[in-house]
Amino acid sequence: MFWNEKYERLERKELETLQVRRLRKLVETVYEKVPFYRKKLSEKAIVPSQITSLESLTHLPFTTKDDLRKNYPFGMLTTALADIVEIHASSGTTGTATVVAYSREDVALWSEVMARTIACTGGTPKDIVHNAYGYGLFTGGLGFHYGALELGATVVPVSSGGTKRQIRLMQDFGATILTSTPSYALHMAEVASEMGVDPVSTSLRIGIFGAEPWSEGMRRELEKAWGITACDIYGLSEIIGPGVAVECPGKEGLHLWADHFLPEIIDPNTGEVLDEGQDGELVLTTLTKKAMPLIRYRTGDITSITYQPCPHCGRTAPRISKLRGRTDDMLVIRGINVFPSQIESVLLEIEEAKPHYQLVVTRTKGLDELEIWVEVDEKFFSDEVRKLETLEKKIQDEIESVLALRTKVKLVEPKSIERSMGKAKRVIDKRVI
Ligand code: DLL
Repeated sequence: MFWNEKYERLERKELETLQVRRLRKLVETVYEKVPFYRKKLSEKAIVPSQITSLESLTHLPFTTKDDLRKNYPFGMLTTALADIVEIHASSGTTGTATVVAYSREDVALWSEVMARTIACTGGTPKDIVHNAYGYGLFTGGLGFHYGALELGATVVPVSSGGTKRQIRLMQDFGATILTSTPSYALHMAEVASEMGVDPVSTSLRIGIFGAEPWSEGMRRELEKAWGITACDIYGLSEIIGPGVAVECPGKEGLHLWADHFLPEIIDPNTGEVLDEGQDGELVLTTLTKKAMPLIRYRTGDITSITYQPCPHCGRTAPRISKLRGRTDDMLVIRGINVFPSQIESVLLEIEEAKPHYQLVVTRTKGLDELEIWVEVDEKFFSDEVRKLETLEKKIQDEIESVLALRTKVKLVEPKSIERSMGKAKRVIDKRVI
């Protein structure tokens, strides 16, 4: 189902014309109203009237998370605080929190892109959305809430935590869509089974999972555990929250709502814009946000983009590939770059490994070591030690053959790795740098 078919299926030329018009208006606004941007644009001798094509974009300055921190809390606003109706802050896992503010129009925009998002995964006004993303300063809960209301679906604002109660409510209310982080959805399935509830027996038909990287292997686990179609959703607080991009059930890339968020893929080291299909850092410009628009925001997320219309749903909204992780999540172990999600992919191909793992990085005598803790079935611990050792070696060899990285593997008993209610903590970095 389309929520806003006209804008989800714009021809490339029409989309570009719209983007340029909106971009020019945006530059005019921030030039006039945000001292930070006026200074940055003036330094590059750019005046709004120069914005005549998408090519002009490449001359505009980037905005970074650091810029937002320096302007904490309200320095990036175009409007007076009186026009702000809602404030959120990012989780701040990689430093001080960054604040984002929404005007009434921004909340309407958020509702629109989230209604599109839920509809894109197959959601309809008849659905009952069990919304287990955290409500609060995190944008996940309220973003889905607004989208479900706009769509006309029924939203159950359960937030995260209290997992047994969540399972009971899902059964009692007949939830058809589960929205949560993938790691929490996995935990919920585990708890349901422990309660004697077969997750497949619930009325769930769709899962909309995101806010953290997750692999195709994890998708298979979740789809099997719940008997659902699991779609990936991407977004970030600075841009709007959830609602930037989402998969349709074809699962070949995430449709990015480019009439509102203008994407570029750049080389993270040089800042140079890369071609369609090349992997690089996603940079986004908010074309229609009112209170806190951003120009060329460096997301830190690595992906690629295609403008080929989707063979599954016919949307022309460009698609970004599943995100591997953030540039700052990337581990560099003895010169080899690895993302936790790559390790997850390998682990989930191994039948005996459970989808619960953690990576522990240490440094001894200047040498980095990566230890992978992974849960396996209880029976391995009652069997002979030799079986455990054989399995450890098997996992070690598999990781080495795929990632060319020698690691240590430690098999642990079920439930010994902490379960997450929100974004999972995959890496424990014990290095003193
Ligand atoms: O995580 C917004 C969100 C809520 C997205 C619910 C999807 C669902 P932040 O807390 O600001 O906002 O974190 C944003 O999370 O830059 C990515 O690094 C990561 N991220 C978000 N979605 C995905 C995804 C929300 N689908 C940061 N795959 C982003 C991989 C993701 N990483």
